[in-house]
Amino acid sequence: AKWPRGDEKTWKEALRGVATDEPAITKAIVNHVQTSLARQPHNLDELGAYQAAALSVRDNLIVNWNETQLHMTRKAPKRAYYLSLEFLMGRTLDNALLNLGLKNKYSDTINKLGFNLEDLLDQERDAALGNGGLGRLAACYLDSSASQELPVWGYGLRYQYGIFQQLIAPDGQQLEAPDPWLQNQNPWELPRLDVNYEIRFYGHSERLEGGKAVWSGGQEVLAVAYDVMIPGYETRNTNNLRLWESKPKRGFDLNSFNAGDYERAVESSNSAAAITSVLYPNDHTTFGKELRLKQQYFWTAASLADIMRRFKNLDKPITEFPDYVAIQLNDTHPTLAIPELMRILVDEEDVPWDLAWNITTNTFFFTNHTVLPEALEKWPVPLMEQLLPRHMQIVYDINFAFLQAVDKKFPGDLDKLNRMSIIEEGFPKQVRMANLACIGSRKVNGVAELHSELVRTTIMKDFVELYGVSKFANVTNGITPRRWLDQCNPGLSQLITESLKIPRNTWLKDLYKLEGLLEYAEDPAFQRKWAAVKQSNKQRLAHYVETTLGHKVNTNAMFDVQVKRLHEYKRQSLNILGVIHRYLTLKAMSAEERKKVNPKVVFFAGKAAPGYYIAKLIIRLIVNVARVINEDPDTKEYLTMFFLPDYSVSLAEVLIPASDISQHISTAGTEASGTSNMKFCLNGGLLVGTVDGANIEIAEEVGENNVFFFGHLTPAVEGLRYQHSYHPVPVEQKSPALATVLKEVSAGRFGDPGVYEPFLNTVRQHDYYLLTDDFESYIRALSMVDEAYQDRTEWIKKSIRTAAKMGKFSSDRAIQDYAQEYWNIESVKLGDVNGA
Ligand code: B1H
Repeated sequence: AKWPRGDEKTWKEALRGVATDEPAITKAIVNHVQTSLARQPHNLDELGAYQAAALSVRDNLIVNWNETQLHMTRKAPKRAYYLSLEFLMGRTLDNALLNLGLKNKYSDTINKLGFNLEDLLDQERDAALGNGGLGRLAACYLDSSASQELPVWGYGLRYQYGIFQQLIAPDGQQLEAPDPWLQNQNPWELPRLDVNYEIRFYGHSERLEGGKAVWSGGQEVLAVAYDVMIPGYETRNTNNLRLWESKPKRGFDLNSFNAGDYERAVESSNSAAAITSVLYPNDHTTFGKELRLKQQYFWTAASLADIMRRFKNLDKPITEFPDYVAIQLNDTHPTLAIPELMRILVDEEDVPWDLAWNITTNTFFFTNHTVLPEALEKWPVPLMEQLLPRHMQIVYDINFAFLQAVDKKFPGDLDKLNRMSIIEEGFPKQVRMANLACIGSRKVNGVAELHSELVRTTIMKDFVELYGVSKFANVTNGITPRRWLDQCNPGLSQLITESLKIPRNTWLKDLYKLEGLLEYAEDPAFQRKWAAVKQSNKQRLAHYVETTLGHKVNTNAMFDVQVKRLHEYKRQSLNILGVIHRYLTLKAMSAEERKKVNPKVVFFAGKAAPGYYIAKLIIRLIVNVARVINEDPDTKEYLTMFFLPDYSVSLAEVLIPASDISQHISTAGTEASGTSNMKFCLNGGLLVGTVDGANIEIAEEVGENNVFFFGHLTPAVEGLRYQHSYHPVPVEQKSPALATVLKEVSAGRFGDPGVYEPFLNTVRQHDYYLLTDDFESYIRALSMVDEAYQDRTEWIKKSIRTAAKMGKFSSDRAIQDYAQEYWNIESVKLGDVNGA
């Protein structure tokens, strides 16, 4: 091709490549200190040094990102779009340095400039635009997509405030503070003020001929793009995560302003900015809040407008839309994309309804992440009618045709029609988003084998009968081994590379290669090195606890970790009641007997939704039990416990490599997958858990003798709940040990008599999550853990064998599955120079 502009030689000499040698890196950093930050060596603090280093890395990413985008535009492959309201990215600098292969060079350079790279990395704030597993999964999938050179784009919202910061008050209660993560500027995004769309709300919709309509009036808000660069591991391919920010279309409503009504003018601009101001922190519950529905529409409409614009640039017939576009719906949150695509096709592109429906149902794919009833999204029809009048009409039209098809296949089955309808009858009527997402998608998938089976047999049972089972599939979740091993556990990564005798990048790109470690499981020298890595990770965590909580930690003890969102179904309650039981047992022992007990340190961390009363009460109990047992001179050598405040991706990166055992103990059938279970095992931690979610597949891989399973199985749960309601058996009878524990809490042994009654009553009364049924087998499982830990060599072998068999759980495998089986997309590798 001809050089597009000016003198080719002048351009080519000036175009900067990526700074990869030390002098160029040093120059780039110092240049940012001087110009971007306007600082000098004498007034450069760690934050400034971090910023300068980050800006220099950003420059490299931008060069790669820019070339990737150009290359993709030229090649025009089919692309997949991952729509997620949450992207829990964590920190970027360390990850970017590892992906670019520049970590060592940066470390040396930064030393020469008088700083320490690890300290600078700690200056970065987490990008915490997510609640938990669902948001972190999206982040892992972006990493795997870029690393495998797949044309996948993320679309989300640029919240001003991420997940709240958790504080623990002196009395043990959780307090929430805002998370102003953008305060110090964010080097990892590119504002694209030129990329913006007008998004309409409210107004009215007037039907025309042939199913079309005109939607007008109401309020218009501007969606502005911010692009986050997503580097791949050891590739120049750098993908894009586009986050939308809301802005008033005009800064002021000039009419009101001129009339002297300044307040009203500012108000309308405030309400526009409010849309992307804050992430909703209610993991697993829906509240029907108007602002949340606004977020969902704002984001899906902006994303679809962007996708449609890109498609139209290709100049292809609209019927080929699904040949160029696949859209993955991360849970039901982006379901409005379905009626929105219908609206664009029918109202704006003049596509006949049936053809538009064909295009739509060949474009979307829907992932379900939970079967918990309280998490299934429903929106009141009156709210939808007011905010999105045209979409409500479209939903009704989709539903009409759909119910006709159901009636044809199952004539006269009114119950079935009622269950399957997108509209739930009631006061008010509600739109069932899961039904709409299923009806409008090519495929529906769950996130682990058991979960996908539950989707087929419970929430989607009727739909399986209608469409056939092949529409309902499974993609077991995965995690990126770059962040969750190489980055968070450099010691183990190095040991693995040395032992496998293959380059690090080989096994990090093909995690099944870890199986090569099995060969060394019996090798005493290797076992010692393996144990030494774990030990130093425990020291790193102990150091963190000492500096944040001011408490010494016995690193010779077993480290037992449960970290995840606080939720009754996850049963942190079982864990804390088990700790109390252990404490009471220790107290009842003689000093001599105690000496035979293996010391243990229990770590908890996790946030509760701000309005989730019982979950917050459980945190309070954990904190107050910790206070009592950590100070008890009889037992504190053998049992201590910590609640680490403000759980985050960065804290997970310290906690996970340090665990000997971790707990994944949800009531059977409630945890769709879990992904931290994979992270712990990949780092050589063993797992105690219920037969639930991905625990089952982990056990299949590593062998049941290497995990500690307990508790009732999924098919028993319904019957047990029925029993609790209709033939309750007192706790004393089911588990005397648990009855004693409840009595001690109730009596105020851990302070605050009376305070915990609402929680204790959930156990004594309906016990929906089956604590009373599982307590005894849980305690037995923990004794087996103790016993296994006595034989340290055996334990280390289990640890090695566990990590060695984690290949399946790489998110590279999961993304390949989506790419091949669903999206039908292929890798497009960026050439070596200038996009050639
Ligand atoms: C998961 C959610 C979730 N499932 C609603 N569902 C939310 C639902 O803000 N909301 O409205 C937020 C989150 N999150 C988790 O997804 C599952 O509980 C895990 O088991 C699973 O590993 C993870 C990723 O698939």
